[in-house]
Amino acid sequence: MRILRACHELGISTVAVYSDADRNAPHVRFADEAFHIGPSPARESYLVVEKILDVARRSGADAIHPGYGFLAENAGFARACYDAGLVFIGPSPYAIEVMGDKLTARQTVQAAGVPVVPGTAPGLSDDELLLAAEEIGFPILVKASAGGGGKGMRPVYALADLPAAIAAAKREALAAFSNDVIYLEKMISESRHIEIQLLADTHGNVISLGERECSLQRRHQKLIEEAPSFAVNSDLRQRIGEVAVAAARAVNYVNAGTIEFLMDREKNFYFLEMNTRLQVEHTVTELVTGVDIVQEQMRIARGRRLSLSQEEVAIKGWAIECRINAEDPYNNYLPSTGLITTSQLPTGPGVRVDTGVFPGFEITPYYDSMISKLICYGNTRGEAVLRMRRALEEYRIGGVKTNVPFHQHMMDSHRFLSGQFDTKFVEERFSMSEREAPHALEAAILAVLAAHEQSQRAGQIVDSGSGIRSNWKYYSRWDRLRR
Ligand code: MV4
Repeated sequence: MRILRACHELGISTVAVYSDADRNAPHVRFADEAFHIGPSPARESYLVVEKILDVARRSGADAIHPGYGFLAENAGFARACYDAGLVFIGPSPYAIEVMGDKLTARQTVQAAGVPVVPGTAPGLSDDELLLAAEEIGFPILVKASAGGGGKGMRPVYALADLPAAIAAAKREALAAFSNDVIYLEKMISESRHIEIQLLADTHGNVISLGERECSLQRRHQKLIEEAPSFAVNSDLRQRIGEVAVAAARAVNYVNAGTIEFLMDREKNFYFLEMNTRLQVEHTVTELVTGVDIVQEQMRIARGRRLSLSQEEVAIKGWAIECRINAEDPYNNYLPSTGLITTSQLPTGPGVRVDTGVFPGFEITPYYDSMISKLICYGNTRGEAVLRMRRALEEYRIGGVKTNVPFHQHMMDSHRFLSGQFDTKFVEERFSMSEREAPHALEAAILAVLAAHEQSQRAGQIVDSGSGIRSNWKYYSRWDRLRR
């Protein structure tokens, strides 16, 4: 839906593909043409390269946008498009391949001067790995080179446990990825996941659109993203942006891409991985930069120049995205399937909803559980949070369980409101059953609202009574929060 919208704005006609489960999906109706490509399991439809290429040939398509998942980071697919005379709207097969292998990616960007976590080089024997581990210091993470996104990662806290962990990691990696290359990295704890959105054209221009804060995730599934990050100021933004651009240049990167960093409490940042695709959370960057990232992808793929220079990138305001998933936050986030009966979307100032479902659509177990993205924008983080609380309250989804209560609970969380969280927060310190003490909640809300009020006053002439009047509204909301 996101990509079709960009195409339609640009006057590009569109062809969709769909499986059995997606027969009634909105993207099928929204596209100019739609082709059925097989049964519901993705292995028999969306992941079959030949079926996709066949639709491209039959429809006379010029280019393929791979979306966010499925074949989006598959170098073989990008190459097959190229061989079939089609434009793959994304980076080169070479860039996908280099960044797809996490150890090769690490080596490549390190050679370009990008900071990486202390760790091991490729090609070490098991004995050499043990020696290197002592030098790096524990705790250590054993990572699979063919893994990524948290797959095939295991923590080791003492040298005595390392040989077994290496052996197990290799076995697992071989079974999962047919590749048993592993490497070691020092474990960086209490860290944030900060990523930089990049755009690169075929004329050698590479720009950073600033960072996203993506620490709020569970089992490597992001749940809430925001831009900018509470932990990044303009000086750090510039430095980390330059490093990200250097990482992309190391593989002659073209199109939209993201460099993931870990940032520790001292604000040291380290390259983790590159995502060589458009990401789900690109929306928050769009709202704070005013850049339509998908339209830029189209321009780039047509050989045109980026529509703006690095000097023209300005971060304005704050955006937060809540991923709305069909899952039960009160039952271990169990996926929920069934017919969507109601979908009343929030609207109004500062609210964007990107959704792929509508009433009458059936949520099946075949694909992931994300059904919608709720993105709120404000001049300040406080304003964005207040709009998110309002929008979550407006949102009505019937027929399946959703994680809306999770997001509402997060928007009440003292730690979220004060920006004090890391990648472990959701799994280790956040519980749906234990709400935080009301006094902490009130203090946190007051802090956010005070900041909001201050920003509202900045540059305005206000009469002395206005602060008191607005406080009334806040008190009346507390009553609703405590219920
Ligand atoms: C790490 C790390 C700590 N230290 N590497 C997880 C996903 C993949 N991109 C790499 N990941 C991590 N690598 C070192 N050396 C912690 C994580 C990590 C994580 C990173 C980003 C977002 C969420 C995470 C959750 C758990 C672990």
